[in-house]
Amino acid sequence: MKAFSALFFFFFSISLLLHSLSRSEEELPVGYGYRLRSSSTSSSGKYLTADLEIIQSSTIYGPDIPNLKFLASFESADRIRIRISDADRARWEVPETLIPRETPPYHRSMLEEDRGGSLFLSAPLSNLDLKLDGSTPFSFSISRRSSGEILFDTGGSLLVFKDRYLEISSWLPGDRANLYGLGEHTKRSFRLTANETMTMWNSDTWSSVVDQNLYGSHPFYMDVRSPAGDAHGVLLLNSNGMDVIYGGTYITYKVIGGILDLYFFAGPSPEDVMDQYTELVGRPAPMPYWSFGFHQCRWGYRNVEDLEEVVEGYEKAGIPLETMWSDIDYMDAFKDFTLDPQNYPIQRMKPFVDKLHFNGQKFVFILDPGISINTSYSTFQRAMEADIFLKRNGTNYEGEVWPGKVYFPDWFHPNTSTFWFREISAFLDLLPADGLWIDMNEIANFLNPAPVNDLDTPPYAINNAGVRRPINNRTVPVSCTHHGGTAEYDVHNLHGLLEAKSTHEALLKITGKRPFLLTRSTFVGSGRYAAHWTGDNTATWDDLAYSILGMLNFGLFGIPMVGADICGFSGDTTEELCRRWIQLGAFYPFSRNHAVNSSIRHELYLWDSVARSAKKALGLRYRLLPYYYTLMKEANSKGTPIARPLFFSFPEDAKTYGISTQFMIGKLVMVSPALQPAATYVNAYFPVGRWFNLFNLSETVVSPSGEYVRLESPEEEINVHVRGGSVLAMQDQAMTTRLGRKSGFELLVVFGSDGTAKGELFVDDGEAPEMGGEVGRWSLIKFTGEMDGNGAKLWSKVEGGRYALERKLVVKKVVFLGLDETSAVKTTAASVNGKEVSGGEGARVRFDGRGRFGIVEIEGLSQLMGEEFQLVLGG
Ligand code: MIG
Repeated sequence: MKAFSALFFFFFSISLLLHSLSRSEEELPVGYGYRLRSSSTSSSGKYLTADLEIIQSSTIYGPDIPNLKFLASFESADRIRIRISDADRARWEVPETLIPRETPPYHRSMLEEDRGGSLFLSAPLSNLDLKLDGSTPFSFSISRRSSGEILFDTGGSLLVFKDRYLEISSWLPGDRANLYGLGEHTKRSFRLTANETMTMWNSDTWSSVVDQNLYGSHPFYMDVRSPAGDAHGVLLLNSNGMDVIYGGTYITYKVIGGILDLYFFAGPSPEDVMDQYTELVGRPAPMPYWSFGFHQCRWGYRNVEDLEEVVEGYEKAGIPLETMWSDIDYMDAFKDFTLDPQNYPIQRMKPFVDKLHFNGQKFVFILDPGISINTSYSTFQRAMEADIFLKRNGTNYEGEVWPGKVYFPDWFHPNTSTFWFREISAFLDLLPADGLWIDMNEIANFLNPAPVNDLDTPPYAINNAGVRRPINNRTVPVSCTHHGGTAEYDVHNLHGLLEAKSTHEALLKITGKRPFLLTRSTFVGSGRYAAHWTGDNTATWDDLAYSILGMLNFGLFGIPMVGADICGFSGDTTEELCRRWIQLGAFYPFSRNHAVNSSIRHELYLWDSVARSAKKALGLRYRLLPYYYTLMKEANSKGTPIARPLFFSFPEDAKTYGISTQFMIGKLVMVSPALQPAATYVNAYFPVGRWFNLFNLSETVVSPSGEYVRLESPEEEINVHVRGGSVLAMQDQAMTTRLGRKSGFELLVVFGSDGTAKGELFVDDGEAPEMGGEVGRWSLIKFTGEMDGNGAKLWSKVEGGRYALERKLVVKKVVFLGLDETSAVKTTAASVNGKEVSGGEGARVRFDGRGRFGIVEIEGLSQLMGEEFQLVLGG
């Protein structure tokens, strides 16, 4: 009882703080708020509905909506949905067709309980509980069953619900909450810092500007509570513009439309949160194997010869190049689906793309949303005929982008996807590209449309561009209407998602293969269709560092295929910056060099030191591609990011929470880049474990309980470590993924101090629409290693071995790392499935005294990957 009242006073003081911090603009009258009139559980026990009514109203930001419907459902063991909307009138909400949200079949039946006047709701096996507070004004809280931890609590804060202004807040334990997400923004630190406003309003701007709304909107955060490291997630599924204010001890959402549709994900591990989040919003699309190769792009390539020279430059320098890109330069007067007849004529482009394909390389080009208004342009004619353009005041809205005057396709129109599909299909018939890049889809507009009605001037000004700029700033006006009458006001943030969905579906239908699509603008769920790059950064050291945070954030948003423009998009890069950037960028899931037309060229072969760095870093990347690809499979099935913050693997280590300068690839590999000019070392954090330098296998860091280590960081090198306890399946480095995939596999078995190692490998043809699916199309091989005083072993378990057998995938080499001095491994004896590995087949076993621990290499094997095997080292 005592504890309860202490807690009560704690909440009370938090609430006061909340009032004063979250409402700085104008004061609401005393007693403002809603009260709970009644509540009931549906007969099925699936839903709880409650009626809320306004007690004391105010006219700030417009009249209050007098009656609200509160709906709670326990959607799964780990997810609660809270939906608050107008009880009397339907309002805009994110369409079910975009993000399906039917209750899963395993929904829970609720149990109700009266706890001191409050209604306490739980469900069998649910990890989350819900409490509707008995006091006035109305509030609710969500807690985690296992720990009793309160995750979200609106008590003492304001619930405001007007036509164009919604507000809801929760208190947070300031000293224990660690929040991540809520983008898209460029941030100085990955963990959100207190007193920040995160604005969600998709906009065409520079990602080098910190703390401003960028191209995408993701009102989702993950909160990792110290000290235990339990994580949960919160999504406000709403497509309207909003400011999210993180105050350290509270979070406040100020939203200019739609409804309050909140989802709580119980975790408790960060990986669980991602699984639960992407179960709702959609699993990340599988990416084709080739897209993990290195990409070269630039705005301003003059002509086909220019493209050819670049491809040749890579070839000559011996730097792997998988994909050559074309920016808007290839188009005739910037018109989609046309080729500049002078500089990019089809007679030259087609052979160029054919040659790329012959060499195992790929080609990707850009598309912009605006369709040039030009009556002799056939794409325009067809769009006019289909009448699919976005309207304002009943006529097509005229914007301005690269081609000059344009109309924009309305993705809500039922015929737009067909139009788009046909245009892409016809163009790919001409020029068989391998993937598409959709840019400017926020939607970018070079005009600043003047207001025509009051939709254009909402009562609450979100902090657009960091200075509360009008929401129509450099985009299509929100007073435009979509098919069916939906206002752009409500769906602005969905444009990139809709375009990506249509484009992805078109590519799939045309090619029958797994699409590769890169999009700039994103929303919740975009990961189902596309990869993302962090937009227009600049060639500065700051932006080099911010690229890590951008990448990690998109992992949390369910878009694991992400990277930044390597060497910097705008401004002139330097040799040193470019060198450090490729060292880091070689490990982005999506690795692409790109630049603005006005900057100096920075292809990787232009400076010798950059070229040497690139060969080294990309060399390791290519060796790790089977691992990246296996992580893609994991992302596709469970939402786990490919590039992850350190806390994903070490949630119990609070020292990882604030790290913004290092990241993990999966859970086995850690990247610690140099991010400062003239750096000769990096101060890198090593979570508990043994870590081995992946470039030389011999430099070791032993971290008994987590510590910072000063690592040498020579000019042309980056620090990449594999953790003890890992088995990595690698292939040879090669100039293309096609070649690399032909090599046998090398297994790197890295023992931790407990003498075990684990890892897995997923293989398929790299381009089937699904990863997995039908038996025979894929194999999954799980490796386990064990070491004791007598020696070491490695064995495999195979699922769906047929694919690997048919492709004759073999293990040609096994390397054991981290062998104890005490274990009897200084041996040349090894056997596979009981058969001695002898010199006869060219196999040899070699002990290498390099480094602190023993290394044994067994070469010349030809063990089929599709067959289970056991390799024994020593006695
Ligand atoms: O107004 O297509 O972010 O990557 O090179 C600029 C030209 C339009 C913006 C993209 C950038 C691309 C550029 N685009």
